[in-house]
Amino acid sequence: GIGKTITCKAAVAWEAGKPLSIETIEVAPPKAHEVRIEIYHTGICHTDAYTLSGLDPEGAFPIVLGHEGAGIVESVGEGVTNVKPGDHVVALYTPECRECKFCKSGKTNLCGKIRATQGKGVMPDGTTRFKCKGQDLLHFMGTSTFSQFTVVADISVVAITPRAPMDRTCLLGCGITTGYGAAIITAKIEKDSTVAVFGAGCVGLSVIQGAVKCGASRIVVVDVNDSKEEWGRKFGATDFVNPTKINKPIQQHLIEMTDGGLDYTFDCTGNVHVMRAALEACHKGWGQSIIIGVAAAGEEISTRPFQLVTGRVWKGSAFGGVKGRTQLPNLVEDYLRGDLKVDEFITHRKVLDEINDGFETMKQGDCIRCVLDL
Ligand code: NAD
Ligand code: AHE
Ligand code: ZN
Repeated sequence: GIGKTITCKAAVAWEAGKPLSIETIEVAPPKAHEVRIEIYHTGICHTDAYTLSGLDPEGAFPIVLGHEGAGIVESVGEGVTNVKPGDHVVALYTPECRECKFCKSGKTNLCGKIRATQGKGVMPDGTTRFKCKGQDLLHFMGTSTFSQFTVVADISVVAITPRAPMDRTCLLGCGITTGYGAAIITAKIEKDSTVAVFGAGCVGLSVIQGAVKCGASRIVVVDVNDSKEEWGRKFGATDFVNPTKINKPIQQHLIEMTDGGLDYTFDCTGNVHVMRAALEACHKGWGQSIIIGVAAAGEEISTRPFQLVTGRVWKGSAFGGVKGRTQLPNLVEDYLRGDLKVDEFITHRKVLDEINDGFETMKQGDCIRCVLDL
């Protein structure tokens, strides 16, 4: 049937560097191969703040940000077969079409089907479903979860069991899945490996959780914030180093600590100097360093090529290498069985009206994740 436009509340980013405004917006019905979702909960991720800051080369305004959300399908457009109204879902900023060259390669979770329009902030047909004060609002990362209702492509959504609480599973939409997957899928950490995790936020702690699952023998947390030692140990880290409190470069310190360097290192900071240290802390001949952090526009990484010539490997990971439609339901089951920590990451909760406080909270050292109730 023909759906109606819904009027609801959303946090609108009118321009870069300004606080979000809570507005009444209009959300058009889903077109063919689109899904309209009532968002119940969303996390706030540093990538939302990064785009809001104006530093993201793909950032455009006005926009509805948010990409770590869970909700219930309200209606579907023509041709949608993977979800139906009433399904509990998580929005996927890394879609999975199962048809494109990327999806069929078996080598990556990146899907090419709608990446170009997603990066421009529009739906696959080139238009937007959001309006406010007569103006079109852009979509963000194909998800826009800072709205009570959003519209996404059908390949950007996965149904999960309704037994799982959405105020927790929303975090599987980004931070937790990203770090956990980077350890298990991208790095494929082997049993008894040594691991260093640079940055113990939601992403880094999730890498630790993945490394523990893989049977790593030693997991070193590197963080400039001393309070992250306790956080790291809670998730299974064995060592902690504050790089500002040692009198030599962190890579040298780690190499000495581990008889020549680590088997796997992870950048979970987005700082390009940390990325270099993480690569150079790898063991000669085989150590792999995985970049997860998002660096600002214009930043570049560097190291001596000799580091790679002598066997260290530099890799990156988006959404932890996880294929969302295929693999996210399993992560939810792992959580429900008690095999995947999720609740532990939630340090703060707020309602949509408090979203700007949520952004401020996120930037403080004691916040792992702030979950918004919409
Ligand atoms: P966070 O801010 O909660 O955690 C970062 C941690 O790094 C903090 O504990 C901070 O104290 C520490 N840190 C900062 N500078 C450091 C330094 N010089 N040395 C050591 N530690 C340092 O962030 P988060 O939510 O965990 O996200 C981490 C990064 O991952 C961000 O850049 C985010 O945008 C990115 N991210 C990437 C993906 C992806 O798919 N690739 C997904 C989610 C997030
Ligand atoms: N738009 C930025 C890049 C941002 C970026 O790297 N995004 C990550 C996810 S961060 C989630 O918190 C990602 O998955 N990238 C892969 C992709 O296809 O966007 C820029 O620099 O242009
Ligand atoms: Zn994110």
